[in-house]
Amino acid sequence: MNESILVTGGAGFIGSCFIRHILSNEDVNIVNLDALTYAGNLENLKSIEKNPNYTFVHGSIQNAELVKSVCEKHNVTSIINFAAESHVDRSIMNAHPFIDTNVLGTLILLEVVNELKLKLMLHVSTDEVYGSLGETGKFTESTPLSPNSPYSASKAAADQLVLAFVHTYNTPAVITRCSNNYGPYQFPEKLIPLMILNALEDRPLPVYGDGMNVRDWIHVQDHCEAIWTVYKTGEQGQVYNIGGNCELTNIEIVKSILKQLNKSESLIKFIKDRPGHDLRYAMDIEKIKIKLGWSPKINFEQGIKDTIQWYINNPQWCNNVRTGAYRDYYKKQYGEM
Ligand code: NAD
Ligand code: TDX
Repeated sequence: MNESILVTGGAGFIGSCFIRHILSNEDVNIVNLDALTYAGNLENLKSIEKNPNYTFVHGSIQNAELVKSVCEKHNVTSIINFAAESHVDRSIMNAHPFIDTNVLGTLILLEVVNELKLKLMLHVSTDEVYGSLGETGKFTESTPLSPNSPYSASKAAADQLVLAFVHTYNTPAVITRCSNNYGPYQFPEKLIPLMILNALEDRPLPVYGDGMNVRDWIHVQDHCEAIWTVYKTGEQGQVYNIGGNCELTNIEIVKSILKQLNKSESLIKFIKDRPGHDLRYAMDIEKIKIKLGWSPKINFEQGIKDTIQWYINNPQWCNNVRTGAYRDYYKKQYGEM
């Protein structure tokens, strides 16, 4: 029988890329457990929804009975946990859902791994757990955790729980921490898709503060390949940094989007800074390169070009995700611009 993996949060941006990629390249069964919050979108999985190796289950990782019964019913051998509340600005408005899903949900998954004696749990985490860098240096896996937003605090708490379970119960788990992702199907609350869609509609591009904050950008496809590499060959109890070796300021990103779309820089609107805004993230990825032989393949210039084209080619997807609850959020975050 094929290996059976429970992917949580598989209807989101990165989880759906992972499922599409794995089902096209590997002979494994995937069970996708997703609560379908505002960020979960089954349209992201249309291309594989009829694949016989794929099953969707609607539900939350906080529901222990459900997680257990899904694992038993589908002979799940391992879990890859993408499920999370993932947007920093939303965590600043209300931290509760972040603790509920990111911390308590991860705890439930760890308990199920122990109870059912599963073979592995890969927990998908983020560079933001390390806090903020000054102008120099990079985060390594041994950089102390120092999260600054409610979102990153919830991710750091989850990471600590995973490592505590490894230490205390010998739970077979591994953690990946990745830098900022971009690519198709990203919800337009995040910097790159928000700027692309606003620029396409000649709406203002809201840049926080002076736009000089730096992020290390990686294409979502590269991230998913790295996760699969760690899943197959990573060592239990270890943490692996993943990054794109591509540091850019926010204003550089915004200007490059405007340039490619042939739009005026007068659309840029500098607005009040994000409270507690981290200045710079940068990942040292030597460990995964040397120990597991992975490195990113997609260069930013090509990746952003393809991503912009994807948003242009998929107006229906864009319209569908921008209705309802997202409109209310946008108004609360940016007011009338
Ligand atoms: P996303 O917000 O696009 O998707 C999250 C998914 O989780 C959605 O489908 C949502 O419905 C689901 N979900 C939320 N709460 C759930 C619950 N209680 N039970 C089951 N499903 C639930 O997020 P993303 O950008 O795809 O991020 C995926 C993971 O990768 C997250 O853990 C995030 O912290 C991490 N990460 C993201 C980035 C990035 O740049 N986006 C970078 C590094 C790490
Ligand atoms: O409207 C905006 N204007 C702006 O200037 C938005 C939404 C963002 N920004 C800035 C803030 C950040 O410096 O752009 C940068 C990127 O912002 P986000 O896309 O919100 O990402 P970030 O806060 O860096 O967090 C992301 O990377 C790590 C993801 O949302 C997390 O899920 C991931 O863990």
